[in-house]
Amino acid sequence: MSTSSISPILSPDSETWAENIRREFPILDQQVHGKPLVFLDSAASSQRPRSVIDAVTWYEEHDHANVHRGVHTLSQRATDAFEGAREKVRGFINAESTSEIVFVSGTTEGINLVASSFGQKFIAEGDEIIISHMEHHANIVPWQMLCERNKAVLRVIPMDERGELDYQAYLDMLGPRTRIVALNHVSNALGTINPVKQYVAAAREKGIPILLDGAQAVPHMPVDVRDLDCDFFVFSGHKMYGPTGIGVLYGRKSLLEQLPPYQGGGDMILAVTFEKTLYNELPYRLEAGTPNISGAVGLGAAVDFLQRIGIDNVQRREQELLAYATTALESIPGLRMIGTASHKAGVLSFVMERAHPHDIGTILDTEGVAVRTGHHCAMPVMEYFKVPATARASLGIYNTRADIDKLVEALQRVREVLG
Ligand code: C6P
Repeated sequence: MSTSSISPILSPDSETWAENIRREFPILDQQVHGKPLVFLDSAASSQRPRSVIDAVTWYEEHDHANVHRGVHTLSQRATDAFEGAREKVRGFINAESTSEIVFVSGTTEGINLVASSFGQKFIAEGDEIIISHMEHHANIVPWQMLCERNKAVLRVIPMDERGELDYQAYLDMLGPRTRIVALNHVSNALGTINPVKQYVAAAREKGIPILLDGAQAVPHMPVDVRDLDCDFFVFSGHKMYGPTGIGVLYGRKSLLEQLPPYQGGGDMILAVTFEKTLYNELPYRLEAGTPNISGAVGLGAAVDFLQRIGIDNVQRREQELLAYATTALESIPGLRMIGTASHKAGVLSFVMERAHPHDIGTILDTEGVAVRTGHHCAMPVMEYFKVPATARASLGIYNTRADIDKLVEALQRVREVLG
């Protein structure tokens, strides 16, 4: 695919830079209710650039067969494409080895895998698991289920009204019964970027494994799992310009090696008799059955896309746009931001006087502006802020200042309609 649309002489601060990137996303070139689409829902699922669509199409049209199973040419090509994607992901997050990269269907499955396998081996009655008040349900419910099964105790790091976690409370919680910490890197409901390195260091100092939910981090900032020094890191392809149904569980090899298999079936075995099964090596031991091959190929292409743009440029650009959007939204009378942490990613959650978030979302849609409304799978966050739901605009690399201006205009329309 052509790279000429991104000129190296343009700075990521330039609107033209972002507009050029936007042109790589065919879906954005359409009208909704007769208005040009303004897509501000990338935290739910980002759109795919042409290069990702083309990579998946090429794979489907030329290379598809099952992986790791055949000597024939297509199976070998499919295996190369699949394992090539694993290597791309490894490089992207700087894992030491591809055996630490487990393909899963998404963040949700990655966390469930750890809760299930780690839980089976390491969690006993009275043990403690630490999460935080700002977790997505995917990083609450699997641990709750594990606690119920194994009679363990869930402990929750409190947060304040800005949407920042209480680090001292966390330190006080880390105790002799703590078996694992599972923490959001970036909150999908608030945008808070947690200082996870600090949290990891404190857990590791006590020999306690820590999982980071990186679903909202990986698309927006550089992530280096060795620098973070975390034990597990999970994320989804579809939030980082890749396909749905594919995600990654990174695990420190020494820990992954101790996990019992998550599911049994093909590909995760070396030899099977009715008496005993010999399991495969990592990462295959944790990947039972035919995987999402085209999804992995698309994820690899998404990694290529982000690396071509430069993840530092992505971060710089989105931070600049976040500052612009925050100032613009805060100038709207009656609008209250939910989530005002000092370090935030491009998530703007808000409520408005006399307007239910659902009505805000519906009116915005008639103006061509797509935002998410609801509890964002973070009901404890809503409960904390005493709101049933929020409207949430979330940024992607294709968003421009013009998109924010249209959002603000559309919110003026909400005020006119709802008073
Ligand atoms: N958040 C949102 O609109 P899956 O569905 O497995 O790809 O990702 C789950 C998940 C886990 N953790 C965080 C921090 C997330 O943001 C999400 C997905 C979407 O905010 C859909 S609810």
